[in-house]
Amino acid sequence: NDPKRDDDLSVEEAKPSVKQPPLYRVVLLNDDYTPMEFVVEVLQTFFRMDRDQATQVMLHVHTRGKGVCGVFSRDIAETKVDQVNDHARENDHPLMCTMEPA
Ligand code: TYC
Repeated sequence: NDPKRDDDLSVEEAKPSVKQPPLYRVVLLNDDYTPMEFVVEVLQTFFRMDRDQATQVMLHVHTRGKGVCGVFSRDIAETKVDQVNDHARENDHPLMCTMEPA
């Protein structure tokens, strides 16, 4: 490295070495077939929501098309998405869960 270059980030403009991990929104998608009660139970079971909160999120997804279940590190978000999608398939519902950068 040439220490006189002003685009050299390794010296005077070095980034802090401790960074926050990227976060991801876990998003639930609406469909025409999954029972409302099943969605409420999913939100309570996998996202630790109480019944009132789960009902609000379910109705938001139902009316707006999609909604955020929570924000997590990549590993946790991937696990939540897989848990929800596996649980929906096991019960023959088309419910879909995805993740996106927060
Ligand atoms: N739209 C569904 C129904 O009318 C309910 C529903 C809500 C489905 C949220 C999926 O993520 C969802 N039974």
